[in-house]
Amino acid sequence: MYSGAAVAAATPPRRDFISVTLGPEEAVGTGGYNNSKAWRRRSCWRKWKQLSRLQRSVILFLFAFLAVCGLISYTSMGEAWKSLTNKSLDDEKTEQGIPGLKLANPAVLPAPQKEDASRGGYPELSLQKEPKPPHVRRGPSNLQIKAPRRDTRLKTRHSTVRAVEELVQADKEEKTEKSIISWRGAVIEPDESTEPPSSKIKEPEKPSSLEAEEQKEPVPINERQRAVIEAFRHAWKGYKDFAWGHDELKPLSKSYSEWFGLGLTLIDALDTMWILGLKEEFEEARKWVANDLVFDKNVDVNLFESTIRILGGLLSTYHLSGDSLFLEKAKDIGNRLMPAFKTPSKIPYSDVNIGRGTAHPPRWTSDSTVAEVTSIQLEFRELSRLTGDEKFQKAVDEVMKHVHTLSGKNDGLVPMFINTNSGQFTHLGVYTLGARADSYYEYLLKQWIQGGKKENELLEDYMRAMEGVKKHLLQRSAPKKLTFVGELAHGHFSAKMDHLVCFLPGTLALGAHNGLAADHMKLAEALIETCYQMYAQVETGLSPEIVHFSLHAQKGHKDVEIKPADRHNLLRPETVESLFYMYRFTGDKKYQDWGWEILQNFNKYTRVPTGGYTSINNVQNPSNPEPRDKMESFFLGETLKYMFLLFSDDIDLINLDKYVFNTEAHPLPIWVPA
Ligand code: DMJ
Repeated sequence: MYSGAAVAAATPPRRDFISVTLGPEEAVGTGGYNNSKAWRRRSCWRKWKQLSRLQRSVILFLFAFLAVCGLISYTSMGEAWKSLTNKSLDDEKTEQGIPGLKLANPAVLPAPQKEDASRGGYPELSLQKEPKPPHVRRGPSNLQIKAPRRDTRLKTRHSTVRAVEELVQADKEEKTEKSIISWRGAVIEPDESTEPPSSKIKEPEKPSSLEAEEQKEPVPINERQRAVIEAFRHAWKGYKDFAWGHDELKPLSKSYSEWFGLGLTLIDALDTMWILGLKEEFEEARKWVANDLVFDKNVDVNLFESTIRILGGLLSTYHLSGDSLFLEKAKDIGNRLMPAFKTPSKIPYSDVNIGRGTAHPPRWTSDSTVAEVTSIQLEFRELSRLTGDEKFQKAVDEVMKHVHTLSGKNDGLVPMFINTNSGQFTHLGVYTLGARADSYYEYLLKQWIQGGKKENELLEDYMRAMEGVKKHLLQRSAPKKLTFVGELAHGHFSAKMDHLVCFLPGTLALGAHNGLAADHMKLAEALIETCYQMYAQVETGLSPEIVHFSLHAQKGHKDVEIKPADRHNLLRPETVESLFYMYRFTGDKKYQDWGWEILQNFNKYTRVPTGGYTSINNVQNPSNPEPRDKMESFFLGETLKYMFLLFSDDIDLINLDKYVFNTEAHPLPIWVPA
């Protein structure tokens, strides 16, 4: 066994190899162990001196060689070392809960590149919405408040501190962009897509919010629209002065009439004020709703009328304003109306006591009107969607499903009554598109549109019914060959047409706009001409409640004949409503001109100087139209609203691909907008 120490001790050292000789005390420390620095220095130096020159040269050479290698590797590892140091710093910071700092550190990746990469590479980031341009709220143009325009993404963040500040700021700004303060002070959530109600109770839906899409310059109000605003203000003055908080104004006697005692005119007019941009009036009315509208009252209300005017009015005002007060009130009245559906057949009773929670049919019958039980669906369905409570929709859908299966229809045309016990149609054999049946047809189409055009039974019933109209009820008058919709009673055609039927051209046009048969549009054009003639051929230029058309030309006879019992005008909206749809879909200015004539005639014959407008008894007597002393709530809720919309050239002022009007002209959102 070779040992260098033994060799060194036996013979004088040969200097041609390197060896280190350790003394025994140094090697194992058998004596006292001395580890002082001075002793170690001295000892090393002695050892060095004991080495041969060759040994020293080799050692020095080795040291020099190692030093050179070290220098070279130091320069090449420097960068890696540096970035490694940065990385660990970043990790440390991120762990400390400041996410996003890596994005902002240009030493690793410049921020903009990284953002791009994230958009392309990470689905959760690419899902983020692009920052939106400011939204402009409908309402008075001078009162619209614009959200600030920001593009936080394009900012480069140079220092970490600034990056954090900017991220916090950007977050705040993004939130600001999402919420817009309306002129009423309500917070509007723009671009809330509307979804059909789910079968489970869920979080309440947010308002659809009117006109929350891309920024647009507000379309200025024109002369005719200004005239409508003036008319509205005049009507409102009468209501405010003499009927505030009551159902209807009696403008001549400067008092009011009560129907349900729920401020019907005020509620019906809320969304009209919003659309016309009447801020002060709206604010004042809102205060009344907040402080004085109480549904806990021992009062019988008509289910249909209170649904279309009150529930519909509150829901649409909620959507337009974003003010949850209106949704709360809508929920309240909606719940109070529900007892109407507790019938043996689930076909609702006509009347409900909203304070007691009881319901009943009219005193003389257990029938309900078909139009009434089938024209409450848009509102209750929307209430379900907003509240997440399916009971509202379930109740009204059941009615539609039931009516869909019923016998007693004539090519899709329905009788006017339905029994709440048996669930069967009664008084069979009489078919009309006027009173008691009208809005059944309107709501078939509109529910189909509201629900995103998926509910085929509704469409089926609507299309079949329109075929029934063509087959049984369409005729042409003499001498002008006006196309009109008459009635059928036990196989006998009657050339009678209610003014109410003038909703039909608008509904047909809406259907055609939504992709239904093109001949519906042709029919709509023909029918709106007839409705206009119902005004134009009358001495005051205002339509009576009902006309009879001449079927045979007779000397000195016009197409339109009016019976003494039918010559009243209640300030109804249907013709103006259809003119609005026709103008929207065709752009033909003649529809605006016809509406303008009608407005002027309302001003001429129904305007009461001290405030308000009145129904009249005789449209055939311009010198004495016999004012009736009543302003119906639908004059503000519907007639003037449709006038204002008709005169507008802004298709986004209640866009018909996003909203569907209930039968009282209250726009409700389409659940899956086109
Ligand atoms: C309104 O209450 C509604 O339009 C309803 O559908 C029919 N009657 C009046 C207007 O005429």
